[in-house]
Amino acid sequence: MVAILKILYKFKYLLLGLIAVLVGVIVYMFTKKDDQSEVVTAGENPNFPTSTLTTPRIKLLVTQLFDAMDGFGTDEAMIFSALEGLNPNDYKKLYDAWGNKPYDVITGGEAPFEFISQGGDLTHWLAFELSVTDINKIKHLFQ
Ligand SMILES: [Ca+2]
Repeated sequence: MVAILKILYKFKYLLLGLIAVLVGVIVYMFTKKDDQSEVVTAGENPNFPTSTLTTPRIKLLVTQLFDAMDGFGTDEAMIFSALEGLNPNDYKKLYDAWGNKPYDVITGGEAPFEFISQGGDLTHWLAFELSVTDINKIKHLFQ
C-alpha cells in the first residue's frame, strides 16, 4: 500500500496533468456550440430558408409597409408588393426592424402618443389595416 502511494506521489504532476486534461475535455463537451446554432441565426425558424434580405432592403420594405398603412385607408397593393416572395424568416427580419410603432385605431395610422396605441408591432398593424381575406393571403409569414 505504501509502495503504491510512493509511486503515485512520484507521478503526482503527471496525475494532476491528466486530471486537468480530463476536466478540460468535460468542460469543452458541455460548452461547445451545437453545429446547427452556427448556421441558423437566432430567432429564425429552421424549417424555412435563412433570410437573405440585406439591411438596406429591409429598411426599404419597412418604409414601404409604413407608407402603405399610415394614415387613413390602406394601400393593399403596396403591402402585397412588399411582402411578395418573402418567407417567414424574411418576415421576422421586417418584424424586428419595424419594432414598436404605436397604432391609432381612429386615424388608422401612427399614434401621436403611446397611451392611445393599440399594439404597435408589424403583425398588429397588418391585422388592423387588412381584411380577414387579405390577412389569410399573408398569414403563412407569421410563423
Ligand atoms: Ca391606415
